[in-house]
Amino acid sequence: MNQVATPSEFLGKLRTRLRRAALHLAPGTAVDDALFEDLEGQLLQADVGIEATRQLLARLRARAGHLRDTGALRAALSDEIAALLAPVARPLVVGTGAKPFVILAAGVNGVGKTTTVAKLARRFQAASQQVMLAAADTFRAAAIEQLQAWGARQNVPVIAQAPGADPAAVAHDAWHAAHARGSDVLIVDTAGRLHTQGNLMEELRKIRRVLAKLDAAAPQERLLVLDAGTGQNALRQIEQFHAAVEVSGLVVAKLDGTAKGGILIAAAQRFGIPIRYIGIGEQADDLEEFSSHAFAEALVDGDMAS
Ligand SMILES: Nc1nc2c(ncn2[C@@H]2O[C@H](COP(=O)(O)OP(=O)(O)OP(=O)(O)O)[C@@H](O)[C@H]2O)c(=O)[nH]1
Ligand SMILES: [Mg+2]
Repeated sequence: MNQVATPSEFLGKLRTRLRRAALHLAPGTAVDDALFEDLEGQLLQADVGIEATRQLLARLRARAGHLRDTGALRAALSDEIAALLAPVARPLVVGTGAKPFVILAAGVNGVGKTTTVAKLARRFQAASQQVMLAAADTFRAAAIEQLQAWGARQNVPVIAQAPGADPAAVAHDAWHAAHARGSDVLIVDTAGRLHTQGNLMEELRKIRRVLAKLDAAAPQERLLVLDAGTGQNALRQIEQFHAAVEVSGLVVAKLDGTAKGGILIAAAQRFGIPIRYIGIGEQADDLEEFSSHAFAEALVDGDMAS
């Protein structure tokens, strides 16, 4: 069902899902300073960020003598983006250590955490792994119900308590339940908004502390979910969550809803944190393992619209 896509399948899906490519190079134009200037504007517009844009342009200019036309430049740009992203294209591997392997899903309000948790559950299930979910966003009753609904649809057990319960206590109970059942993976959904940002970070730290008392390695993955449309503010989110829980992997959700996928490049260049998956839709299947090459191709060359 939800098998890992081959690179070309992945590229095909990405190209149809990304609204349009972020970077366009009209065919037949001379490769000159004006073109580089235009490209610089496009990179910044696509949220690639100042530092990564500078780095990419420097590498392209160094190759400019060999770039006869925009077709060659386009290929070179895609290459350079892929090279910049390659170090962060490290898939999430569920270790063979103590069970359960715990994934703590974090991120600000509305970025797509709960949906990503459900998509991950589906993915692990398809790989014949036993999954359990923990509804540790107890801030809103609707958040608990949303996760329970996904669980019911996919036949995945969800450990929950009443709204207002201590999220760390939910995580604690869920770990024991997953351990007792021999579950392979426990995914903990968390709140995106509390009364203050400080409360949110403190709560995440507490969940992590409580899990670490049960298994010193847990939560093995601290996954930060970002909304691809957030722009440069995503970099601040990475900084803040990293300070709180040492983010070990990123998911960039909602790439289908934006033409600005460049934030992945900015994040890769700045932090070097592995990008595990990208979200490209609202359905349980709309999660793909991140591929640097396919992503670079889709970003530069995927213009189906114009
Ligand atoms: N188009 C698109 N929509 C997405 C994607 N991921 C999530 N969404 C939508 O984004 C909205 C918010 O998703 P949630 O998963 O509830 O986000 P959340 O981070 O859990 O939100 P809070 O719990 O309120 O902080 C929902 O309408 C989702 O369907 C994606 O990859 N693509
Ligand atoms: Mg949620």
